[in-house]
Amino acid sequence: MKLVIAVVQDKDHRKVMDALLERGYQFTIVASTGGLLREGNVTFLIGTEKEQVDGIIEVIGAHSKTREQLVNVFPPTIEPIGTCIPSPVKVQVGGATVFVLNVERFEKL
Ligand code: 2BA
Repeated sequence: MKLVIAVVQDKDHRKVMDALLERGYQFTIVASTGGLLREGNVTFLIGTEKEQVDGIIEVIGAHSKTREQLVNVFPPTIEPIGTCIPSPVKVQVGGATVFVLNVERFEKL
């Protein structure tokens, strides 16, 4: 058995949910926050059989858009206070960030 962990942008998560449900996949969603942008995203936890993994990744990819966002980058030390001007940098976010893990044991009690 496998666990697919997929970080999806907030704007895409409903479409991904609907598409997964339509195909009968079971999943849990967790509200999460990106470490760089500090913006909300959604993490899907999908327990499944090995044979389904590629299909799941395909569904997630088909409904996750790549977007460009500006992020303010601060230097690591801000000294003296008041002299630091953050410089906006463009980053590409998404489609989705996907991890596939082996599940050692799965129980529903
Ligand atoms: P954030 O951390 O907010 O990152 C947003 C985007 O900023 C990333 O898009 C990437 O293009 C850029 N970025 C983030 N950290 C970077 C770094 N150290 N160097 C260069 N660019 C960086 P995505 O790669 O599409 O990631 C979207 C979200 O997926 C991330 O939001 C984070 O929540 C999650 N994620 C991505 N990679 C991850 C990882 N290795 N482990 C855990 N979560 C991850």
